[in-house]
Amino acid sequence: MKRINDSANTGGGAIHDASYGDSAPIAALATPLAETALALIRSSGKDALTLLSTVFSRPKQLLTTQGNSIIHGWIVDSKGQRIDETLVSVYHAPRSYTGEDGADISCHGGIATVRSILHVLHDAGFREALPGEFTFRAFMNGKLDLTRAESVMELVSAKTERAREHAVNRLAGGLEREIHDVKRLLVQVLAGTELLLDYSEDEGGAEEGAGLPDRPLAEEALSRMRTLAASYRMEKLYHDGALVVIAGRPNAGKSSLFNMLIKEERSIVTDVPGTTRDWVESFISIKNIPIRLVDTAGLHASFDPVEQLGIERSLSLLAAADLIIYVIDSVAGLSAEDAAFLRNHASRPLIAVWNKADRVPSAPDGYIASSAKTGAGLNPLCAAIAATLSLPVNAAQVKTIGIATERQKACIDAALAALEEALSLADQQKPLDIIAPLFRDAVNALGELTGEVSTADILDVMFSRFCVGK
Ligand SMILES: Nc1nc2c(ncn2[C@@H]2O[C@H](COP(=O)(O)OP(=O)(O)OP(=O)(O)O)[C@@H](O)[C@H]2O)c(=O)[nH]1
Ligand SMILES: [Mg+2]
Repeated sequence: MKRINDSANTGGGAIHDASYGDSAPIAALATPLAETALALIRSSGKDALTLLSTVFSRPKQLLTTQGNSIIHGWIVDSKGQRIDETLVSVYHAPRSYTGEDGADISCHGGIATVRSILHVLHDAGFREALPGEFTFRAFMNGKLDLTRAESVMELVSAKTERAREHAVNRLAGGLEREIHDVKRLLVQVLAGTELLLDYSEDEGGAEEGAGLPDRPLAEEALSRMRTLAASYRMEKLYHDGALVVIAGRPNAGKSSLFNMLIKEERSIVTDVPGTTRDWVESFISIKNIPIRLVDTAGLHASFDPVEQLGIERSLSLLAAADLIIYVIDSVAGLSAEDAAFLRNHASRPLIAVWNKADRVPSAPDGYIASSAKTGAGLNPLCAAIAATLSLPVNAAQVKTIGIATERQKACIDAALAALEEALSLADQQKPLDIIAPLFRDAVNALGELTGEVSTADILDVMFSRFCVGK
């Protein structure tokens, strides 16, 4: 995205001085810098509307119009030259995305036009927004909790319908509510525990083995947190797509199988072993499961340095794969290398494919016979892929409240670990004064998840992963 600090800065500080957490007037292009019909430039912050009015052909209207209204006018430079004809959506704090005063400028999408408007805004006193800064401000101004702020980024990067659906659910506050509910249960248990501690202190010290008050509430919180923790793998797979890697010896028919699965002649197929050098990927959906399918270089001992590099890449993709499709050339038969590969990967999710079945039809047990030539075996292969990934195929089976980011997973894991330890100590009849702090840790970890408890460092790291204009 275009930076607007490439001329002398006259506004709210150069980009390298900028930091999250101030309310300086910011502006950024929210759409791609390309030849498009329209583009959207966002602005927000202290005096944003006053500054904008200095470069707008109808300043009085801009400043007196109601919030949430659109006005028509020209962006003009300091000499009064017209830059572009625009529609400006005006927002008044707190009724805006960021919670601040601001305006969205809908202009023409020409690259030069957008650049000129950004320059004019810069000269008027806006600085370029940092990545995610609009959403950061929305969070700071209490418009979104952290789970909803993160869902904005998920929504931007969602590649599948289900990933979008789940992100929207989080944006609507689904995860935030679940975390609040679970936290409420824990706070109740904690309150009961503290009360008992106070009481027993009055009575002369915490009683050993007094038993955890409201234990069923803690158990319910535990079970709901475990469900959330378990949802991560699936959420990640739905967001990123399951990584399915096609591997095998050179010439086994990997690229032919890849093309058959993606229904497109993408990967080069020849009868020369070693055709595929670098890996080739495609996003597809098999039985509603989003899949990042990768075709790789054939595995064998090679002295060709280019091929060696390709094979190294195949190996690192294999290490990360959620599922391996191992292709065997039935005409050549099961080689010693094939057998060794299958042995070495016995503990991994793997489907062995007996390819070129049009020539050698009888596949050994445990192999899926396929022919990239005739298309035979495609349905059993797709069924096996769906079954091995063991993701629910039916939308109704998919829980829509889940956790979506590593940060959220780490918070849930921390909360779970504290709660599990607390319950185990309670089982051992340990005194409540060593159990209570663990409940507090769990509550704090959940508070961190939604952003009620947060450190500036975490926020900086999190929001800097957004794109500019978000
Ligand atoms: N008869 C028959 N030939 C096939 C089949 N699949 C692939 N082939 C042929 O086998 C040869 C190798 O196919 P590729 O798909 O390039 O094999 P690969 O495993 O990608 O090979 P490398 O990229 O060199 O590792 C080509 O001549 C294909 O036409 C099949 O199912 N039946
Ligand atoms: Mg190939």
